[in-house]
Amino acid sequence: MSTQPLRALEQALIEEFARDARGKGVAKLLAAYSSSGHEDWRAYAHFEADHYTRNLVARHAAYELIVLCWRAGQASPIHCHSQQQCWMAILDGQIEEQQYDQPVPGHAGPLTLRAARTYAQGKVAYIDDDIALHLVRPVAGRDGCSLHLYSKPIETCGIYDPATGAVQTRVMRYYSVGGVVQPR
Ligand code: CSS
Ligand code: FE2
Repeated sequence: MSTQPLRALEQALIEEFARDARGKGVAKLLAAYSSSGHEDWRAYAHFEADHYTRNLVARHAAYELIVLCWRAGQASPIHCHSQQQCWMAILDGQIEEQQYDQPVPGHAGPLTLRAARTYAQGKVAYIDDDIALHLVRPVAGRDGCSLHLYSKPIETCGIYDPATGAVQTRVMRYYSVGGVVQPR
C-alpha cells in the first residue's frame, strides 16, 4: 500500500463502487485496512466527553467514510440506516452491536433484541434496514474506534425508543471534517 493507506483505501472504494454499486468488495477492502495496523486514521480520531463522535474522512457521491470514537460507556441510540448500506470496521478496541427487530407499524411496544455480537480489531460488520436496527457501543470499560462506510451518505436516521418502539428523526452531524473539529 501507499505511504497514506487511508487515501489508498478511499481511492479503492471509489473504484469499487464504480464497479459495483452494491459494494460487493467493500468488506474485504475495509478488513484489509483495519487488520493491518495502519495508524493514519488517528489523525481523524477526536473523542468527546459527552457523546461518541463522527469524524469525516472522505465524502463522495457513492459513500462517506467516517471514524467514530467511543469513550467507555458511550453508545449510539437504536437506529436505522435510512435505506443505505452500512459497514463498520474495528480500528481499535472491541465494539459490541445489538440488533433489534424493526417495530411493526401501528403496534407500539418494546423492541425485541435479536442478536448481540462483539467485533475485535480488524473485523467488519454489515447492516442495512432489511436486516435490523442496531445499537453500537464499545465493550464495557474500554474506549474504541471504528471506521464506518455509508453508501450512500446518510443525512438523517430514525432513532428508536426501546420501550415503545417510537421513532424520531435525528440529523447526522460531523464532529470533525478532514481532522478539524467543527464549530458547534
Ligand atoms: N450509524 C451511527 C453509528 S452506528 S453504525 C452513526 O453514524 O452515528
Ligand atoms: Fe449504525
